Amino acid sequence: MDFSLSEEQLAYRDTARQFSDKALAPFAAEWDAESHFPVETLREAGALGFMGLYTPEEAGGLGLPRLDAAMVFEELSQGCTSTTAFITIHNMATWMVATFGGDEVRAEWCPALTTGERLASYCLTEPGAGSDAASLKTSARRDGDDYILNGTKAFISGAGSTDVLVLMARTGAAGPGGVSCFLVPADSAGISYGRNEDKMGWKSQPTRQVNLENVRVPARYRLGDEGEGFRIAMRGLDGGRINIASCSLGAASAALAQATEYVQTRQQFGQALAEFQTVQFRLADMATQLVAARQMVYLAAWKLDQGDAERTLYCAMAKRLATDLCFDICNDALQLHGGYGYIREYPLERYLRDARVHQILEGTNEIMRVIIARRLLAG
Ligand code: FAD
Ligand code: 2MC
Repeated sequence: MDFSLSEEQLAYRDTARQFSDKALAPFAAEWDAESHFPVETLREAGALGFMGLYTPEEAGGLGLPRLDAAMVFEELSQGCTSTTAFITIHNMATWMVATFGGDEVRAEWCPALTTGERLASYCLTEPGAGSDAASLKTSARRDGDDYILNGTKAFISGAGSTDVLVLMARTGAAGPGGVSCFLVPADSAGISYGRNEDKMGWKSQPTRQVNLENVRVPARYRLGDEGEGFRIAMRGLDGGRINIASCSLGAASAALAQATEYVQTRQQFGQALAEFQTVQFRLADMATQLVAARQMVYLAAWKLDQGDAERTLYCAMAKRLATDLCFDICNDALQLHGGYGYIREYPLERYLRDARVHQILEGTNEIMRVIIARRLLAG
């Protein structure tokens, strides 16, 4: 077993760090305050390959292993967690188009998706179908060479500003077996968007409801076979969960670095905070938890790269553990800043707000436990 990074991994990580320092970190507070979705910056990220990191090369992506992609996402997330989280969703959706789309669909959409010229959203959740995703009601009825889609998707990241919706809809009976997956051009007639949700965090990307009323989609835009859509959605999310966990690693890394610096300069009771052993122990625990979370994410990413039979289990465990531990690290870093941690002049409260939702989306951490427990009890 070799834990050292290859030359190539180090090079991608350095490029990501430079981009994060130069193009994300200086603007993250402003994008957060103004709820600005930095589309131009996403295109710059695309020029470096970051919008198609693990999309196969033949479809225009870099074809990197998930492990390498996780490292890149962690670096980017240190600069702006919210923007990076959108980048990860775009990567997931683009990979789905490249992996499950027919040749024609891939040729039509993947070149512009992998460069970030066009952006993608992932549409599974509905107002009445969140954790129980297989109960979704949006329908897709075959009509000649088209499907006609009707229904509502809720909480869709990027919606209203993206070009492609990778969308799960029902073509058959109730339950997971009746679901199919579609690429829906986001400007199709019959699609309307709700207001940009006023969120606690993730403010540099919009979140909207998507309403579909008799939306006509060519049958060739179906990804995979009829009835295969739920499994496709879940395969996308195996990787998505590692990606989101990597965004938590980035937020926690940045928060820990800030706290480590702060406690050495802030003086109380005639000494630097860092001289109190309780502060030292807190930093020690934060650093240990961060490494544990990162190793779990790398292991899950590696299992996914290997096509390991237990990859879904490990992705769920990594998402649960890393997003919980990293939220706690962000919270501890805020606490170490005292009152200054609570005000917007410092980035701590933003890291905390952005990382909080990672415990909820791409499957809540309770659903991660459902996945883990089911596997354990299945023997
Ligand atoms: P519910 O499913 O109603 O859950 C409510 C509570 O009950 C949770 O604590 C949950 O863990 C718990 N619970 C539910 N079932 C069980 C159970 N069996 N055992 C124990 N506890 C349970 N979705 C998309 O498809 N695309 C997106 O781009 C997207 N982006 C999002 C962005 C944001 C900012 C947010 C907040 C959400 C986004 N989502 C997106 C939706 C997200 O995936 C859902 O919010 C999430 O899956 C939970 O669904 P729900 O909100 O309906 O909660
Ligand atoms: N990979 C491949 N196939 C999978 C799979 C995976 N990871 N997970 C499930 N399947 C298959 C499974 O094998 C079964 O196939 P078959 O019928 O051939 O046996 C089928 O899918 C149905 O699976 P389940 O029987 O486990 O389905 P169930 O209805 O019990 O639900 C659960 C499973 C709860 C795990 C799923 O509904 C879930 O993940 N819920 C959370 C929803 C979620 O994560 N939403 C995120 C939205 S995206 C987001 O938030 C963003 C920010 C982008």
